[in-house]
Amino acid sequence: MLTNVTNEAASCMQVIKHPDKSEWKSLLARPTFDTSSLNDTVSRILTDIRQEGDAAVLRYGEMFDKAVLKELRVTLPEINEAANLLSEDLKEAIHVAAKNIEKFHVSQKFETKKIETTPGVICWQKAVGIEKVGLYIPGGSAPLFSTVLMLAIPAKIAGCKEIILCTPPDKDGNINPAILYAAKMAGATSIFKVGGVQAIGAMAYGTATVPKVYKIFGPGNQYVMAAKQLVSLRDVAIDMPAGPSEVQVIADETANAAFIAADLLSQAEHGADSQVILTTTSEKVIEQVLSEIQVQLALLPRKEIAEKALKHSKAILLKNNEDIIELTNEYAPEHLIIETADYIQLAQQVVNAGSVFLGNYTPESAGDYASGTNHTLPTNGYAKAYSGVNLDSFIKKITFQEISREGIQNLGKTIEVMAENELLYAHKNAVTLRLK
Ligand code: HSO
Ligand code: ZN
Repeated sequence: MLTNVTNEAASCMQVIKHPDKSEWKSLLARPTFDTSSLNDTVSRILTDIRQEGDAAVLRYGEMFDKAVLKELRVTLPEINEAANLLSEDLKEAIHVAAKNIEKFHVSQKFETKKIETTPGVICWQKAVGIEKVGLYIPGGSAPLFSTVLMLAIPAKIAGCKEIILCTPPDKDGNINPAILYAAKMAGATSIFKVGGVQAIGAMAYGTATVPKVYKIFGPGNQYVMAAKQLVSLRDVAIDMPAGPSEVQVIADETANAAFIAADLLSQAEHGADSQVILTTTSEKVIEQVLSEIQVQLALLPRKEIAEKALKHSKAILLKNNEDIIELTNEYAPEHLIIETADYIQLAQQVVNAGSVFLGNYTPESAGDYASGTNHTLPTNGYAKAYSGVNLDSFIKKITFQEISREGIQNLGKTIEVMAENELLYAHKNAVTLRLK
């Protein structure tokens, strides 16, 4: 049992005051679901896609997306028409966001340095874009065209030659024009009307229409996630394991309660399984934020989704900043917003987080859309070991070495001794012959 748990308002987050450290783990547990039954369904669909290719893709598309398609590939006229269906405002916004995302990811380019480790022994790394990548963009209640920019722009900068995009069509067989517009602008090379597990299977195995790729990126529901995990066991690389979205806010009394409430709600509206956490040393902050949440929540079109997310979300009152930082690094939030007077000092102590937002004027929404950082980030505590998507996610680094006749003289003895002691005499010979 947790100490001091209260439900301030029926539809709002739990308030936990001064929890004992022994309770932190259970307090910070992510919402879980049983995926065992789901894995069977997902493997069955994947097997069908592997064996039957396009026929199975079309069949499952009819079943799940209710779309009867003649052609899986989006045609050039369809892509070009998208521009006519969007407002000038939206097109301009997509351009501004794309420019910033491009600027930030270009700055991540790797510079090759030749290093002479021993005289005559030269080693270097070269960054090469993964030739074929597959991007998955979910359809459903929110068309995430921003995710198209976050994935296709770095893929293009990395030099990926084929950038395949799969996204589910609506029941009339159409794709949201903003997704098409963003895909064209960011440099996707082909777009397919394929969603869900079918999309992951098609890109992992390849079909007559959808090319096989070497790495699959992008978010999705539990079925998509399970499919990515399954295909990654054998057939293809994936960006990262992923779970529901989450944000943690650290705030003090210098923060603006309305801003904090909006930040928490922006993550809560993503899905009923999202989790939002407020951590503070001030009871007043908790009171004010909870009441602001009530005011803002009532006006949100996605009120019901956000309300469900708030039910497993928490406002946690802690003694001091040391505890807040310790709890933060234990939770390893996907997004961390620090709205305190001393945010720089706190930020320096963060070691586990996907993306950090500093100060009262830095909402998570900025990073979600347009500041330039990537919004594909590690959830579910994976921020302890994973980075968010960045230019490196689309790149492999190949090492090269060149050793001169003098170089092998200088290093040869070392290699010979090591090979001999590993009892690998062919290895030793490869050096000995060259030394003669
Ligand atoms: N917050 C999401 C990304 C996103 N938000 C897309 C709006 N659109 C990732 O956790
Ligand atoms: Zn978001």
